[in-house]
Parts: sequence; C-alpha cells; structure tokens
Amino acid sequence: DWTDAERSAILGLWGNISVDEIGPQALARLLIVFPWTQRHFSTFGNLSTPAAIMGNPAVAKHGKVVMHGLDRAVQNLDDIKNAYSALSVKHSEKLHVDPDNFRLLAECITVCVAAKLGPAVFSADIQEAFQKFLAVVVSALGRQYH
Ligand code: ZNH
Repeated sequence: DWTDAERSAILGLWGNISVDEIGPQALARLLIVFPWTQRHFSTFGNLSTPAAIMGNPAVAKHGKVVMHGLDRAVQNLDDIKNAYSALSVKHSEKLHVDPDNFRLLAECITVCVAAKLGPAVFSADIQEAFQKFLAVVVSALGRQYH
C-alpha cells in the first residue's frame, strides 16, 4: 500500500528523469560492476572494458527497453505483481535470469537517478519511496520463479 506522499514521490520522480538516459546508464553500470551479468548479453558485441560497455549501442538500446519496462509499474502502482506476471515468467523460464540480478539492477538504477537529480531533488523522502517502489518491482519480477 502506498501513502499519498509515496505516490506523488514516485510519479514526480518518474516525471523528472529521462528513462532513455537513465536506462542505458543503469544497464551499463550493472554490466561493469557485476560482470557475471554479462553472460545474458553474449550477442551484444564488445563488453570487454567499461568504455566499450558504455559506448555499446546494444547495451543502450536494451537499457531503454528495461527502463521502459518500469513504466508499467509506475502506471500500475496498485497491482505491480499482476502487471509483471508474464515478464516474470519470461525472465524465469525463457531468459533464465537469476532473480537476484533484479535487485542489483535496481541498485544501479537508484545510483544513476541519484547522480542525475542530486540531493536537493533526490531527497531522503523521495529516495525512500523510490527504493520501496523498486523493491516491489524486484519482488514482482521474482514471483514466478520456482
Ligand atoms: Zn529484462 C528482456 C524488463 C531486469 C535480462 N527485460 C526484457 C524485456 C523487458 C525487460 C520489458 C523485453 C521483453 C520482451 O520483449 O518481451 N528486465 C526488465 C525489468 C527489469 C529487468 C523491468 C528489472 C528492473 N533483465 C533484467 C536483468 C537481466 C535481464 C537484471 C540480466 C542480468 N531482459 C534480459 C534479457 C532479455 C530481457 C537477456 C532479452 C533480451 C533480448 O532482446 O533478447
């Protein structure tokens, strides 16, 4: 359940960031900081150095796809679990992504959003609401794993 303050924090933050900017940054960060996650992206070309990852167009493209996947949660705050059931099945049964990686990506997203907005906008209250939002997303995406 969300308080009115949490709802407006999440919606406000989402309106304040560019998904197409943060998505590529966050996915690149995941691949750099947690290099074992690269195993899912063997078709993406050169991931051999941080510079290669940050300049890789396939990473940027997929970063946007993943981040736009969060639009769905923002638009379905009261039913995130159902909104993600098909995507959870896909990550579990088809893509075989370890669900712990969702949490790692959520952390990368938080860092990129914080760095973009700065402490005046990404205040403690906003940060807390956004962390809670991402935790619900991570839990929903991990829900169809058996
Ligand atoms: Zn993921 C895909 C979302 C995380 C890996 N994804 C995907 C998509 C989406 C997403 C929307 C598309 C689908 C279709 O098309 O159907 N993700 C997402 C989200 C998240 C994620 C929201 C969180 C937050 N992923 C993730 C991670 C990983 C992944 C962490 C690893 C590590 N994904 C993936 C892959 C894919 C996807 C591999 C597929 C790609 C291609 O294109 O093939």
